[in-house]
Amino acid sequence: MASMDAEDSISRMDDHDSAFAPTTDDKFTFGLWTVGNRGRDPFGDAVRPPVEPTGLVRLLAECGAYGVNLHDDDLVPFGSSVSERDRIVRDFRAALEDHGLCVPMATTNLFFHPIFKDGAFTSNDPAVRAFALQKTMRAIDLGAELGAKIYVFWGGREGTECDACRDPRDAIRRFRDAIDFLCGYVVEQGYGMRFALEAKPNEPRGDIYLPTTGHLLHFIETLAMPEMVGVNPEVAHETMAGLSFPHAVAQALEADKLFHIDLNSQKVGRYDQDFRFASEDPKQAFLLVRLLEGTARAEFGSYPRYDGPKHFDAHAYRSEDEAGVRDFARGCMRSYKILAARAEAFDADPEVLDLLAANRGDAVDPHDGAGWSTSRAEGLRDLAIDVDQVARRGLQWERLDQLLFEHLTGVRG
Ligand SMILES: [Mn+2]
Repeated sequence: MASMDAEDSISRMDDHDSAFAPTTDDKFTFGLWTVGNRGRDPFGDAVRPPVEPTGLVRLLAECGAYGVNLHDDDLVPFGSSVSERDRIVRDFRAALEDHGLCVPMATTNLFFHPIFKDGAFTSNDPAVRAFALQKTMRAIDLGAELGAKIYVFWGGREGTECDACRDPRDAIRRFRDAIDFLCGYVVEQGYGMRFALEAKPNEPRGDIYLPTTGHLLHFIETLAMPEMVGVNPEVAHETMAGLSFPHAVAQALEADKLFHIDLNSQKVGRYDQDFRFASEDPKQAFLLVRLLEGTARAEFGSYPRYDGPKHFDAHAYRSEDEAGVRDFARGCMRSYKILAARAEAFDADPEVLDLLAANRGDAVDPHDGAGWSTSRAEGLRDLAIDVDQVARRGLQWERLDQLLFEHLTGVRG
């Protein structure tokens, strides 16, 4: 009897695991630098041995990932000869093929080498700016060779501690010149790539230019080819700025500019933690997944599901060995799928739907989002509104938020 119980509980566990197992349709990706992170920090040395990129491809495939992303230097060490580069790329491509992984996104490391100590595209030194463009063109070629259709720009060193060193307008103008130039390069090469810009307010610089997704969304509209450029918001970066990540993502989605997304977890007011997805902020993560999966009912129907890659830009705690790195990678994907199921249940809950419907009010909307007209303005001027009655009504958002908590914790639904 006891052994049958044990078997039962094992098979239940298998069912439970398979319900949240990653699939190709999820488009879960990891950077080489994420599962390859060796746990170095400003105060301590590496705690994990280096793993070759081909080994990281195998690890990711075994964990169920769909794709792997890379900086140029993650794959081809800085200063490699042409023949070394070709051998590394050949081996990497063979590993991708063996394990059925793709490379949806590539990016350039414009922050590690000392030449970038005061910026890359925004440096005051034309030689640094030229080197940054040269390195990026080569890295774009590498990304194209591996099939990447999204190219990310995170200007990690594009900032300052000594703000008197340049007018910030010059930094913005130089950054624009670089992106415009590289858009031209990609078009001329016929790579069919799109660019995704990633904001961060600080770290490693005292202040980084274009510090939030909102800043970038405006900046993009000033580019020569704005249709080619979108954003790559990151949970930790927007949270470091003290802002709502779901709101930043919603603004990008609404503008058709969410080309890519970096998922991780972060406590407000801390250093850049890059923790396992949803580990610190399950409620914000729930609201984010709900937004990306399109489970929420919109005013007139629903919004589409975000269909791009979902990239976990995070790494395992410094306490972990290789087994812990696998726990980290599996945990990111599993938590996303659990939250997607919880969001689905929340948005199908009749009480949630009733609460949302009940609070739209019952007045006819004389404006109706239809823009300006003289007759609409006259209708609005003459509309009788019982201000006291409308103001008195309780909205029941306490109840709605409690239902969210109960779905999130699995108590309900
Ligand atoms: Mn990132």
